Amino acid sequence: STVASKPLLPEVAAFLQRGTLGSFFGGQEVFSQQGNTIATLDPGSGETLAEVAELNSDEVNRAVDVADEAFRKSGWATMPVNERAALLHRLADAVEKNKEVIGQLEALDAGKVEAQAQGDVQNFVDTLRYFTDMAQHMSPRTTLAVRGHEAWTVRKPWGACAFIFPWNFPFLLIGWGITPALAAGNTVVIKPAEDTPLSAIFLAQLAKEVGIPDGVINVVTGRGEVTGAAFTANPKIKRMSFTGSPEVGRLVAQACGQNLVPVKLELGGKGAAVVFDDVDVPETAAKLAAAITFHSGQVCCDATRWLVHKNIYDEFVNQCVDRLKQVQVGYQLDGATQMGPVVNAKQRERVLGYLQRGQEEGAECVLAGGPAEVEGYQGHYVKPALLAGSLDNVAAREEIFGPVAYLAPFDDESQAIEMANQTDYGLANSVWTADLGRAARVAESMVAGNSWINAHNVFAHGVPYGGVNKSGMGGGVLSVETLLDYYRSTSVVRPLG
Ligand code: TXE
Repeated sequence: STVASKPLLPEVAAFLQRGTLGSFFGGQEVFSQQGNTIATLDPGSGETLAEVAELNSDEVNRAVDVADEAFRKSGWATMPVNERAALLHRLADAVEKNKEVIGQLEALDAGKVEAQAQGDVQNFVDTLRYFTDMAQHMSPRTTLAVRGHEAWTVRKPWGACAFIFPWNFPFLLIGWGITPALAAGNTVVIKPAEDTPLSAIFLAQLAKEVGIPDGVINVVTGRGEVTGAAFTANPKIKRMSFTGSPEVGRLVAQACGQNLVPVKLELGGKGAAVVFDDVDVPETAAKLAAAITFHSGQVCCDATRWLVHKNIYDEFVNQCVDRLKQVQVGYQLDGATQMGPVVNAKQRERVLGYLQRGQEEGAECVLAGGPAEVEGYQGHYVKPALLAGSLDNVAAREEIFGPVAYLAPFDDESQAIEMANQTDYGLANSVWTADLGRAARVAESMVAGNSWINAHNVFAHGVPYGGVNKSGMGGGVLSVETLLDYYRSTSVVRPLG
């Protein structure tokens, strides 16, 4: 199929030309026995990129068997940590070498601006190297002499770990999720989102090429409810990780609770940006406008509630409107595009629905947004939008996952904190002010996993990232604690002498 006006990279064209792609586990491509597939579309053009195998639960269970067997028999879990690290570094090198290819596949599949998709691939590589190196320095055994006894504790990988991922950052999130598990010696089964399976399949194939043992990195494709149920009912899955909506996260956690499988949830957010009256207004407006339009607002840690001091409110709103009107909406492989499509028709309806319902509940429409036309493309494009008013509004309470921000004025610091905390979520917020004492106070008082000061969406390896309350549970990602999650420990005690 021809999928873009721009000529695709030959490797991408060759990958897509296969027409139907399988899942990949046990070192081979696996198709549904009944021949079932799900089409994965280019959100920017509406065209089909490829058909991808839709596995049933028996087939998913086979992938779990493969991962479990690879854990016990491939030598992956027991090999010296430096040998495992050498293999993982080979994978990192191979992914980096294919950055443009994976970046373009991801851009096509997820509707991401191509340069940003390449950035996601680099982030995957950096995360893989970070955890691989960290695992080499992790002591596998600690000892202690207590009350005439010698005690030691060994760290071991758990076994087969399952991961369910969403469509907004498909490849980057795979990196954040699986790399600590792999570095610790676990095997993994990945379920990418229905909308964005391509980069995961590419990764599994690459892992085989660089010599990662078969069965260590497995990808199953298909419906979330089928795969999710198969994972959580399968006693061979030792740990579960889910990134996606709170609704599905709750189902996954319930099933894991039933089977007493440890679960890590990374869910949504409804972050606040608290803007005081001592900021550079044009600069702050420009940064927040850039943040809300980044990947069309399909970012769980976005600032979607902009709380602005009353003294600068009008000026700030005007600046934001100016900025957002200038955003270039376009096809994701077009170099001039600043904001691509949203992921699918359903997501576009969701965004437009919140704009309408928000106004029905009394929000003021500051910038209308709505569908955007991009000449020559039948994609799912929307324009940035701004609503304003009471925080007790559906558009201020619920995660929209689109380029929509909700504005509200505040009078003073304590009211700002109270408003920022008026949410069920708790992922990430930011505070904008020239007063660093106030910045620190507010940053610490907002109930969330992450607070930024005069910035938003800044990540670094070593800085824990993850939500509280409705935004998630189970420890977050990107830090030493994340790696520790992927070891179980056994303590052994014996008398001395
Ligand atoms: O998410 P789902 P959807 C939010 C965002 C978005 C909304 C809906 O607000 O608009 O969720 O998106 C798999 N058991 N986020 O419907 O359904 C599914 O196949 C197990 C925020 O696409 O949660 C996919 O792989 N798994 C979020 C993954 O869950 C199931 C990112 C996520 O899909 C399943 C995505 C089931 N019963 C959406 N049903 C973030 N935190 O960034 C589906 N899945």
